[in-house]
Order: sequence, then C-alpha cells, then structure tokens
Amino acid sequence: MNKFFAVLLVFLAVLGCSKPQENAVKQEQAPKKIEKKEPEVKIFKKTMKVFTIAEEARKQIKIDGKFDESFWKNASKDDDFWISRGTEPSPVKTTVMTARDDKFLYVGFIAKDDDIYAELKNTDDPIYDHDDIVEIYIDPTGRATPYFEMQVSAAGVKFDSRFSGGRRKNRNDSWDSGIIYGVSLDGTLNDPDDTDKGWNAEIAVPLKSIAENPPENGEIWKAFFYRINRHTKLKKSKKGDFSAWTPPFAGDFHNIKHMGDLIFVDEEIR
Ligand SMILES: [Ca+2]
Ligand SMILES: [Ca+2]
Ligand SMILES: [Ca+2]
Repeated sequence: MNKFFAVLLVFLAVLGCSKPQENAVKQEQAPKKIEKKEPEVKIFKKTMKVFTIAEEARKQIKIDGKFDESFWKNASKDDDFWISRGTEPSPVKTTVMTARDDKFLYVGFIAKDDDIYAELKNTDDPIYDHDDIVEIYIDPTGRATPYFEMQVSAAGVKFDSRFSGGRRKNRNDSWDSGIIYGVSLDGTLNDPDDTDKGWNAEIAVPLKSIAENPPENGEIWKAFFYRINRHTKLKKSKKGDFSAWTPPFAGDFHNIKHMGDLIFVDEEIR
C-alpha cells in the first residue's frame, strides 16, 4: 500500500462516518408527521354485590318508581356511569341500585334529565331508537346462551328480548320477561319549554324468567346496566347520551364479553 491509498482510505473512513450524522441532523429537522391518536382506553369491568332483602322488610316493597323502601338506602349503588365506548365518565348522571329476595332481582335507576322525552306506547316498540330509556342485560351463565335484554322508557313502556348462541344471535322479541316496573317523573314528559330534573325506574325482574334456580350465595351473573338519554323532537344526541354502568367498549351494547359481575349474597338488608 502506498501513501496515496492510505490517505484515500482515511478520507473514505471520515466520509463514511460523517454521512449518518448529516442524515441524523436532517431527520431531526424534518417536519413531524401528525398522527391521529385514538383516545387511550383502559379496559375495566365493574362488580356489584346484590344483597338480600330481609323477610320482614319485603312487605314494604311497592314497585312505583319511588325508592321510599328502607332497603334501598342500604342497597348496592353505583353512580359512576361511563360513555359506552369507555373513554370517559358520562356527563349525564345516572345511578343504578340492586337488591333481591327469593323471587325477584330489584333494579333501581335514578336518571338526571333536564328534558324527559318518551313517545312510544306499545310493548316491544323500538324504544331504544327513540325514547329516554334504561336497560338491563343479564347473562346468568356467562355463555351468552341465553342472555336477556329488558328496557323501560320514561313513558312506562317496556321492551324485552331473548338472545341465544352468542352476541346478538337469535333475537326473540316475543319473549316476555314478566318484569314488574314503575316509573316516576320529576318533570314533564315531552315538553321542551321547561327544565326537568329527571326520572326513576324501579324494576322487579322475576328470577325464574332468567334462570331455572334462584342464584345461590356467591353466585355470579353477568350483567350490563345502560341508559339512553334522548331529547324532545329527537334533537341530535350529545356526548354521554349512551352511557353504561360498566362500558361495553363499543357503540354496540351487545359487546357482552365486557359485562360486569352481579354477585348475589345472602347478607341481608332491611
Ligand atoms: Ca318503590
Ligand atoms: Ca332526556
Ligand atoms: Ca318482548
């Protein structure tokens, strides 16, 4: 190797080292691509203990949409509803409560609402597309076969349906849950010119409609509780109008793999 080649090699080595640095500088200066970020979603699931109403306290039960019975004070409650996609807590306020006795699962909803709206009148009308409603989904086995959907509107109309074999499969609207329910309003129905406070739904679900045997101490049933808030004359929906006790992480309320747990316990309330 003569002197010329030695110098050439050193020159090439220096060149080789400097190029990546130049590139690095260029990359740093290049304008950053703006990536559209999906909101971060932390998947979670709720659980709720369903206490047993003591025998002597069962006489007071009146399914009227009012929660005057003393056991409701001691029942499990959750007012932390989320928008159904699970990205944030719902700005529309709802509380759900549960209790049981030997024949019924009792579910109470307290729905804050400044514009109570419900027009449909007949059982199994599509109130889910139209009116202010609350919804209960129950999958007693966790296998989605069958699972049940029960809804009540602010006008006191019910929709109930039975599914079997998986998410949305074999829908049967002719199924009758036999729910007993009462609705009470703090406001006026279908009047956009005043400001309402809200409405309640008190729902008794016959255990025998859902499962062959009433749940035993510690038994878990999968469940969703939902609320759809509407506006008079079907004004456009707002954020939080589709809300859930435990989110399905989809616009689809039937995303049953995210159902929460209802844990039935013998512990008594009165
Ligand atoms: Ca009552
Ligand atoms: Ca409403
Ligand atoms: Ca039905």
